[in-house]
Amino acid sequence: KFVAAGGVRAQTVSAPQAEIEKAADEFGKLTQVAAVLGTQWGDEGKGKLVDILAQRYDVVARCQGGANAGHTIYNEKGQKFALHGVPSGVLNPKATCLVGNGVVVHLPSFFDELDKLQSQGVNTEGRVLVSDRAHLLFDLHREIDGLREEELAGGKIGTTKRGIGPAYASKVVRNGIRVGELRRPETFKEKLRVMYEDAKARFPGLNYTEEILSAEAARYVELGKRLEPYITDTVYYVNKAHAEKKKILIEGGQATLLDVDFGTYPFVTSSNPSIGGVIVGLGLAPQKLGAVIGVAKAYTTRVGAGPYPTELHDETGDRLRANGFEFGTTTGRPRRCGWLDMVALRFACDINGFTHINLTKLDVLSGFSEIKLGVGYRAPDGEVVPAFPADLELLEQIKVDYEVLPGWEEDISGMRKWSQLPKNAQAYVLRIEEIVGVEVKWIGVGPGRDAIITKE
Ligand code: 2SA
Ligand code: GDP
Ligand code: MG
Repeated sequence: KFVAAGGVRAQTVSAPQAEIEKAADEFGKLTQVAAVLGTQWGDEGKGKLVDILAQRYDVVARCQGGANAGHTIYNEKGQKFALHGVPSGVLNPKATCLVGNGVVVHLPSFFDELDKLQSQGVNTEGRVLVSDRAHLLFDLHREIDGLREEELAGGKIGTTKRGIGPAYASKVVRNGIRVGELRRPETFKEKLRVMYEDAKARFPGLNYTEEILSAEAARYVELGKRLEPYITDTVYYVNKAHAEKKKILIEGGQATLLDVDFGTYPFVTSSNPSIGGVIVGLGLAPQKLGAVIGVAKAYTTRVGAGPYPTELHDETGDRLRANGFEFGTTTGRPRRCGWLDMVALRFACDINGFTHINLTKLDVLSGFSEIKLGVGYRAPDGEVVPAFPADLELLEQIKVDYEVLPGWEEDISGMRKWSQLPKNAQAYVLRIEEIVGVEVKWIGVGPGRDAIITKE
């Protein structure tokens, strides 16, 4: 037994294995390939679901993003793990974890994370494979990330400063360096120099000197040797695994509203955390996907800047933050909080074609006398805005139409069955299902592995 860091209503987490297995079984039986994606602005609890489902999957793969992701998981002993670049499936000793071609990899952080996992008792040996096509992310990119944010002054994106945007920029501008190129140290060093010269020309204030360049190049060549047993043609690997009927689980980082194409651009990350990123970032054809699971928090949060129609700037927002312990897993930043936005959720359902939803953190809503659901958008002149708009200025000024539902008093964090949930909690879940037309398969009622209800 242990007490989880759960804010005001910290709770005791024990782990009846049966509950965890029940949740895992639902999909383990159902489909050979499943993807778990965020539906909002990230931190919906994707890591927890992936960790549970990973018990029934042979391969768990990341396909986009990098160490900007932060997935917090509590195992059955209540031990806390914060994963960033390593797939959340790593806690299941039987799963092989892939870092797909669409990911950007900062090697020092990657190894730090693996070392930390080893020190926490997780055997990662031979279980993590990295795509030879994945792009490398350097300290140089991190430095640029900081400078770009400084340049934006009042218009900062609020990035995680992990170098993600600049690394994807290198990839797209075609002076990036891929993992496989570590095998040719001389060419690798030359390419890193080209990248540096390019950055120096663009950012005269760059705090990255010749000495730092040499040190980073040498460090990467050494880490490249350590990485050698991990480097894999993951496209071949994942397709072979599929042909051999192995089960494959794909873990999304960030979420649809942070997608560089569909999100609140430019207040987005630089990858595609929606369904397209799964295909491009792994090399597995779309018809092989049997299930696409959308993870949605029972309310919304956002970390970083950008429009957020249902954001609460009052004590209700503060209460959600405290109850839900809403602080960034990677940066510790307080998350902005607000009511569930059904216009945004419908948008995410349209884009991703979710077959199921995992509604998380329903326990955080206990004790609110009423709960609001944002069900419609209006422009300042009152005209209905039928879908999540691309126009950021409009989104900033959106008036949200709310539906008010009655809350419940009961602490639901110990409940494990749909039938145990208070009627008003059930009604809230059913209303969400009704609006989006997608089944809510799982309901999260706490941070622990067992704190999940499989809806009957
Ligand atoms: P970046 O660093 O270039 O990807 O930042 C661009 C935007 O994307 C947001 N972003 C995230 N939002 C929520 N969670 C993320 N992961 C961490 C977590 C974040 C943390 O799990 O808590 O610890 O702060 C994540 N990663 C990127 C970011 O806030 C920018 O709005
Ligand atoms: P991810 O990025 O989507 O994997 O989510 P994070 O791990 O960044 O943030 C989700 C946070 O909520 C973590 O601290 C989880 O331990 C916690 N969490 C996940 N599901 C639940 C739930 O159902 N209830 C509560 N109270 N916490 C949860
Ligand atoms: Mg997170």
